[in-house]
Amino acid sequence: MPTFDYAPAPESRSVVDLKSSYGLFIDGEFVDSRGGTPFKTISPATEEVLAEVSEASQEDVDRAVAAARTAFRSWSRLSGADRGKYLFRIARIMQERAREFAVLESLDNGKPIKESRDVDVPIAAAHFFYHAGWADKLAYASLGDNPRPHGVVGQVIPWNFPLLMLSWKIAPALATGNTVVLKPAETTPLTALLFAEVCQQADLPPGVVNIITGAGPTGQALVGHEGVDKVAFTGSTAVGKAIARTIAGTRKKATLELGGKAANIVFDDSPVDQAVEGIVTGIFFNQGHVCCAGSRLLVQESIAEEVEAKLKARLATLRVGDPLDKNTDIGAINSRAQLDRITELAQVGEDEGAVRWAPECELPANGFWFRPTIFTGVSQTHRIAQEEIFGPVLSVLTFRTPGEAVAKANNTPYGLSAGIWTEKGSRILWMADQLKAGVVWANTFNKFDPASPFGGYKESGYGREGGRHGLSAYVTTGATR
Ligand code: TAP
Repeated sequence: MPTFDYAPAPESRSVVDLKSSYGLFIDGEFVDSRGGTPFKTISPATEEVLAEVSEASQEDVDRAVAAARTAFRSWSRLSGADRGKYLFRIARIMQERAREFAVLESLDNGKPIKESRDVDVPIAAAHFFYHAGWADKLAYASLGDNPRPHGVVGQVIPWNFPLLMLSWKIAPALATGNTVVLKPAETTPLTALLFAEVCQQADLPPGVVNIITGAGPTGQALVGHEGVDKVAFTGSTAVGKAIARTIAGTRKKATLELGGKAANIVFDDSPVDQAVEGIVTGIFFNQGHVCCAGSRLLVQESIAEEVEAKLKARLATLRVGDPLDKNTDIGAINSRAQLDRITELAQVGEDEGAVRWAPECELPANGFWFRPTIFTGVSQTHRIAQEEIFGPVLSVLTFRTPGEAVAKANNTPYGLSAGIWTEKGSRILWMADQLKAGVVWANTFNKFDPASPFGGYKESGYGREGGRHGLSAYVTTGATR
């Protein structure tokens, strides 16, 4: 496969004050780890080391939880209006530092700058604005009699939307009066650490937000910690199940936002060109590292050939490469481990008899890359139709009737999202009722709004994030410590 060398655009990097090493953010300050082994975070586009990051030890987790506990006493007693002022301040600072956040996110994660700039960072700030608005109106959110915060919330997030997942977690927790210890993913810690600087800049009281970095064992130590009252986790179904087992039988409450294998369903009366754009956005946005990605295309048999041809023509125009180039459509795969998993599952697709296609395109010589790929001739039993690939790989299946589309769409262990493309309003309503998916998009895909609850059925987890429903996960009407 042809490759090329590129030097990442230096001028865009200069907006980021990248430090050579980062401490943990505990009790309002950056501190050294006590006994953790530092690790390196790299650019997945070049494999260069971006910074050395501290690993939180058990003692560090203890310190962070203790700081959050102490801060909870005063934070939970602040008026909602005062908590809201802090959240508004954080949201505004995030907007002011939006370029920094966008460049850092693209450097550490590998996603195209046009996505971090136009999607991740603005929606993250919007989550703080939205929840700032709720902080003094919780009495009107139908949260039950005398709703109170849980206390200390332990939050663990994945690497695909590092800043956005942080905002989905921290904003509602703080609005409702909880304090937080959050662990970002090992491969993408940098925007969470920049967010810690924002907390300092906003004069957020020490201990209200604590950021501890590290890998899975640090997350395990956090969710299992005796001082944590509620766990909020976003990540894989396998780790979600392990967490559910860890906290079973304890008083901890949990919300789990897990994996998905969404069907994007295209009927023969749909506006085909628009649907093709929706299919491309559905699976190739963020390199397909999206829990709700439309990774299974279900297309009505009568238009399957037309859709396939248009899809291939569109894919040939996608630009794969430097995440910091504003014209890039598909950036780097976040890690070698993820690239290996995508590569392996794509090979399984071929071995099981599906037909693989990807446009000819050069890939950079260093870093982790995967061409946008389509599999046709996929059947429901194929692993690429059942398992989450979490990469730029689309499995195409066909159907004849709406009933068959529903049956195929629901035939996975997951139930996070789905898309429907049709001119018929009545069909949209019928399908939305039949599909076992927490989110159903009609004639669009991957649209997010802080006011709209998001979450899954079945093995996609439980609980909702966003909207009034998302707030309810952060309050209790029962006893607290
Ligand atoms: P995971 O491997 O599950 O990791 C998620 C987070 O959990 C990371 O911070 C990870 O740490 C940590 N972790 C690993 N083992 C743990 C343990 N035993 N106890 C506590 N924490 C642990 O997922 P991922 O690969 O980062 O993310 C991809 C998955 O997230 C996909 O399945 C995707 O569908 C899902 N996801 C779901 C949603 C929603 S809203 N449903 C949104 C985004 C992503 P390290 O990574 O540092 O090891």
